[in-house]
Amino acid sequence: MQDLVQKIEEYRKEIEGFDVATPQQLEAYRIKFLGAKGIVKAVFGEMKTVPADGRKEAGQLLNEFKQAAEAKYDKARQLTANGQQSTEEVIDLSLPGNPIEIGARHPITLMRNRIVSIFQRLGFSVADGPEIEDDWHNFTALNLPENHPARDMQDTFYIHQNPDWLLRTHTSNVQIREMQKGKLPIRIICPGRVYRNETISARSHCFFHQVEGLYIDENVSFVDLKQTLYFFVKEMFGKDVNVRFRPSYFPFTEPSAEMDVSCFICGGAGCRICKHTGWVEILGCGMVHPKVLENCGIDPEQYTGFAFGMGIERPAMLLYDVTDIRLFGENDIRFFETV
Ligand code: 2NL
Repeated sequence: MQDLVQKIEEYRKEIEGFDVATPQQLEAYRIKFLGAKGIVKAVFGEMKTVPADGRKEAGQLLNEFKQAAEAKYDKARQLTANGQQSTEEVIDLSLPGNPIEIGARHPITLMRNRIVSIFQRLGFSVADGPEIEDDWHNFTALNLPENHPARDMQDTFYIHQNPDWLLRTHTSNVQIREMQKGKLPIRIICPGRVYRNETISARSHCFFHQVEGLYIDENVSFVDLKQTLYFFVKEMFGKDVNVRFRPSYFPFTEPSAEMDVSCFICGGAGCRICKHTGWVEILGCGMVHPKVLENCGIDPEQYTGFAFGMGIERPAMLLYDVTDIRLFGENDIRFFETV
């Protein structure tokens, strides 16, 4: 009996000192003390060696020992289970997912695509070219004289390291490069970003977007220009729109004109958009100047052509009711949600 009391006392100390912080240690503890061949079972087996008059006392002692061994196990199991919960991420698969934000095209892209696709249906194809250009392709080839104000440092961004390079002020450089290739006829539409040294305000920016077009073949006349642009505005603004041409001047076209459409907001009655004139100016155009053809190696006696150019920002501002041109380039998601 005294042996048993001493044994249990030693086991109690062992139990107390047993580390059960990890699931592996806890399992080792369970096998050692509470398992089928464990110590608790073994000491209960020793009951039969205890004389009859000590059995009651021994039974009580063994039961207390068993309860203490189980209590330590239960407590440790709860702790390690809780510990696992706090370090492992809990994923509730029944929760609804994060909504996917559906993106949309930029208003400038929408406007450009509309313009370009109308001309594509007339057989024009899209041409592309560099935004950093040399003076010749941007100015000289286009018949702009040496002293023209557009060439001024005040109006154009020049590249510091080489003042022969600049940021193109129109997409005409693409048409010049296309004409230089010498493959005729040419029927191209040139959308792209252009740069001018403007003070940035709600109405003007130092970069903006443009679409220019060029058609060169034998026997191209002003009639072709007018009919092409008539078709364009009817597709763009609807069959009811009226058109007027006003004489104008560009160094690269002769004759030159500007084209207005009857106000697509008020239908010509007069409103804020057309400044109560009933007309909105949308593009400049003309017959390609013979000097420009010559500069690009095309014989002006054999070939003629027309060209036109229009900005994208202004019609986009009118159509989408945008009051500040700077919003187009600032990547503020809130702006795109309102368009
Ligand atoms: C405007 C006016 C215009 C052109 C652009 C052009 C290009 C070549 C030859 C001749 Cl390569 N002309 N482009 C012609 C007339 C007007 O743009 O107000 N743009 C925003």
